[in-house]
Amino acid sequence: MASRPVPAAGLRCPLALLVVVVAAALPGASWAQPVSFQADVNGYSLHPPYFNLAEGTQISATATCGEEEAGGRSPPRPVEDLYCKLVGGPVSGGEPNQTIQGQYCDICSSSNSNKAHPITNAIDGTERWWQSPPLSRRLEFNEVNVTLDLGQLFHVAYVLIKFANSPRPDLWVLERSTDFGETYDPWQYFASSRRDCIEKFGLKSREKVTKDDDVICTTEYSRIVPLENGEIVVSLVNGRPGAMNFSYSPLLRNFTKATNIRLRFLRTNTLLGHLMGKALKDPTVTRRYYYSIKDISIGGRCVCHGHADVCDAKDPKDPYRLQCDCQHNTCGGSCDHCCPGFNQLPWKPATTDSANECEPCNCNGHAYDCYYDPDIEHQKASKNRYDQFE
Ligand SMILES: [Ca+2]
Repeated sequence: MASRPVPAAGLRCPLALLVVVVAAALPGASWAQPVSFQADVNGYSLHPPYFNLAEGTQISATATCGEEEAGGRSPPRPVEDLYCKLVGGPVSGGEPNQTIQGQYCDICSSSNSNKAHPITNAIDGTERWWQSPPLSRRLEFNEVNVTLDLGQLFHVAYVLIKFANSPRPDLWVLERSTDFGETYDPWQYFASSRRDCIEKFGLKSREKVTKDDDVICTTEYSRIVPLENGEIVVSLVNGRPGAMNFSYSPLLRNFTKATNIRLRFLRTNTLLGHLMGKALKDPTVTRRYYYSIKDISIGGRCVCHGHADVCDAKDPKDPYRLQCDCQHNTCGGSCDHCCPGFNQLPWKPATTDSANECEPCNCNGHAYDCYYDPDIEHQKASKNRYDQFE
């Protein structure tokens, strides 16, 4: 257990920091004192509260009803998309011209705020919804992505999606990125049958969770009913082996991390099972097929490695970024390293049994800062704060 003492004249002990050492020697200075922690359900590991990460996040969709990509950097231009509900006749009080062949129909257009369905509606906290272009515009709109950019790394516990005036998707993948959208990995697969799970997503997709990082394929959320206002709850912690012992499962801690979340829709639900060739050419059929989302909630919390129970500190350089209020002598936006002067031992995440706090250096009063050196520890050549060599 060790660190190499740094001579007072060394560059790593700037004079300004020596003042801090003097202050610490005064009664009442607590930063170098051993700190005791209250054990709770998490033991010594601290966790900031969960909150809805979707609120105020950046959200985008690759296609939206009532607007068409103009290409290049131009903003999307308004178009009129006629769509109809999958089943059901005219609603009472509805305008007569909204009924076509007994179906309730309407128009999307981004140029009319009452007919616009932008993706921001999916996180606005109101009954307004996002809608994708109907397949009658082009069949390629079976494949639409919705992406949430969380802006920083979080632990995500669940994703809750409330759909609007269409059934839940037939086939889709929930994906996550931990590198700010450079690459995405599947988090969970959704299909209406085991056969589709295997054919579309391969044998890798499991049915049941056995390991903390198993990517499963679920069939319970792709049924066509309910035809409207269906919900999907994806639990990324509960039901996994490490759920009760989050601090001890590096696998689960990593599995829940995300900077971006992507909903990759692959096939809409249809009344025909799979669309037959003839029906694909019939717009009175395909204008009833599209995706719609009323609300997305994402339960998550900051990544603080067990060293903070509050995450509301603001980074002056980036006011949108949340920072952990670090304890245990750790520093950094996610408490991911030991504070200057506390490098006697290597940094570790806290666990249920130990806070694994960073320990102050003992430079015999000659220095404030130190750095950890495993060779010195091996030789037991460094004094700890109790003046014992370790
Ligand atoms: Ca909404």
